[in-house]
Amino acid sequence: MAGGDLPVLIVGDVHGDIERLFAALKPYPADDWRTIFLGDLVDYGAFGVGCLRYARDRQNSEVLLGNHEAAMLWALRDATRIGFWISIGGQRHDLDELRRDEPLQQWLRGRPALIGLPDRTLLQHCGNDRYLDLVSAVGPDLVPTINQRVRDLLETGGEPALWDVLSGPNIFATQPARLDRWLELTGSRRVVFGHTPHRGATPLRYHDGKAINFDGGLSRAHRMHLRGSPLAASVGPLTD
Ligand SMILES: [Mn+2]
Repeated sequence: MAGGDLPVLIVGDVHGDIERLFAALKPYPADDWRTIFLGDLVDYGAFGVGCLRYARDRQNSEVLLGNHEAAMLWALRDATRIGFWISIGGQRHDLDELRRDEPLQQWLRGRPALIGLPDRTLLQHCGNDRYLDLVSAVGPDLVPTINQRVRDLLETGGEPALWDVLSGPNIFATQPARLDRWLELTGSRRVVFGHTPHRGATPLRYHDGKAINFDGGLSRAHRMHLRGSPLAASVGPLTD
């Protein structure tokens, strides 16, 4: 699935806007890029499940788990959570589609929370270190340990704990000491995330590029979508 030698293309939060997703990806043929979606493909926009299926099936692509996917999986398992999920942008027909598509459910429950690249770039949905709350001890294999814990939670009804961790605010821009500690613990030199729209025309870099936000408010249905927010604010190559 993953093309190890290809240049890396990052896709920030899509939130159901498949038209803008396709427009943003047009300059980047799947065969030529290792594409990494930062999560939150669903909710707000009308085609969340369509975006998931596209990301799953695109060549050389990987998809991270966002808080909106966790909320949707929670609503799928526990009908008392559907109202809450709709209040954060959930689309009823998307839930119906996901319910009818068990292979897609299984695939979604297997998504990682973190991806580490060979160049020591760490990719994750949220711009914070709350992933640490998922493990009892911090060891040398922190990234795979967190991913295994996330997988276990999604297979055992642990969505509440996951939602708690994934729904916190981005903090790396304003808390450089926590950013540095997170980079050290994960053996990374920089971290790339989405989760909360920035207001730049291109991905926003903080602290000399040690933290980069690729959520440019791509979806026209997002409550924080900025009119005219450029495609390149959310989708583009990972450069040094
Ligand atoms: Mn998010």
